[in-house]
Amino acid sequence: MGMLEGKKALIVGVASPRSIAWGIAEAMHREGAELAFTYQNEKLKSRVEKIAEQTGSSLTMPLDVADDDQIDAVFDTLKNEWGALDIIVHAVGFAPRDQIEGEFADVVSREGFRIAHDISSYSFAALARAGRPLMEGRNGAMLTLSYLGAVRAMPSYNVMGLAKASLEAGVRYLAHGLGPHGIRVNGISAGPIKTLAAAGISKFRAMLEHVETTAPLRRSVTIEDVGNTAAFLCSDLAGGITGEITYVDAGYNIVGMAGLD
Ligand code: NAD
Ligand code: 0WE
Repeated sequence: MGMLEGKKALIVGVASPRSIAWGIAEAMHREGAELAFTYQNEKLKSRVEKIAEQTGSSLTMPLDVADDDQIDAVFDTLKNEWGALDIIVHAVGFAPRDQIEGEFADVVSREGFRIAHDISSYSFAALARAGRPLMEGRNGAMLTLSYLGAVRAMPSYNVMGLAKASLEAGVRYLAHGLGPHGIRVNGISAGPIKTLAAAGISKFRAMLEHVETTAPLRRSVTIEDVGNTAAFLCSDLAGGITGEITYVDAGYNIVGMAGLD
């Protein structure tokens, strides 16, 4: 029997078959979960419907996380269709392009900062707040995606690093508040993966190669690696884990004095 048998999961953040959210959806489906999906805009609708179909789901809904009415509408629909919810997966991050190139102090702007934090951090708290009534008292779990730039200064990641730091703090505050309601909240800090969000990032190829020569496992990670960890963290097998950031990065983050061996 799969580790998510009988669980109902909402997946936010599918944009293509390379999306981390897609890898998570496939793993959760394999483990027996029933899935619902959201798409950011009409352009992504058909792609998201495709994975929904592949995972036996017919529940797909529009959701731009900047829009409070759309957030409410998603949980209204889930209440009508399912009555309850066990899992929320948040795999959304965005900053205006001009914010994630060049030196932080040269490019940061008030509006760029606001958008990065709204879309990449506040949106997780907003989903937690709106989803909680449906998840209360049934061993629910929420999961988000972070990156090492939350806790280390990295070239070009800039205000996204601040937004991920805020997101990781959000994981701890949400875990603290929702734990008494039977809801666990965790994050996965994934190594670099070539998704749409990584397309056009200059030197991304070099970053992947750096990980492949430096990480203890001497490889980069895949959406399947992240998906499997996500399925575990949202399952009852992880019933004692909340408020944690789990690194799925082939061990990259634990290395010091890289490159001498
Ligand atoms: P992706 O482009 O496939 O997914 C990003 C998703 O964010 C897309 O589905 C997009 O539609 C959604 N999104 C952006 N703005 C939105 C909005 N206003 N409303 C609703 N949805 C919105 O890329 P990905 O790499 O799978 O990213 C998923 C998560 O993983 C992000 O939080 C990202 O920061 C994180 N992450 C990515 C990597 C990597 O190297 N790819 C590494 C660590 C963490
Ligand atoms: O979180 C991310 C990507 C986040 C992201 C990507 C984009 C591209 C398109 C946020 N906003 C946008 N805005 C766009 O217009 N990652 C962890 C992948 C990533 O992005 C980087 C990285 C890595 C790794 C940006 C600079 C440096 C490294």
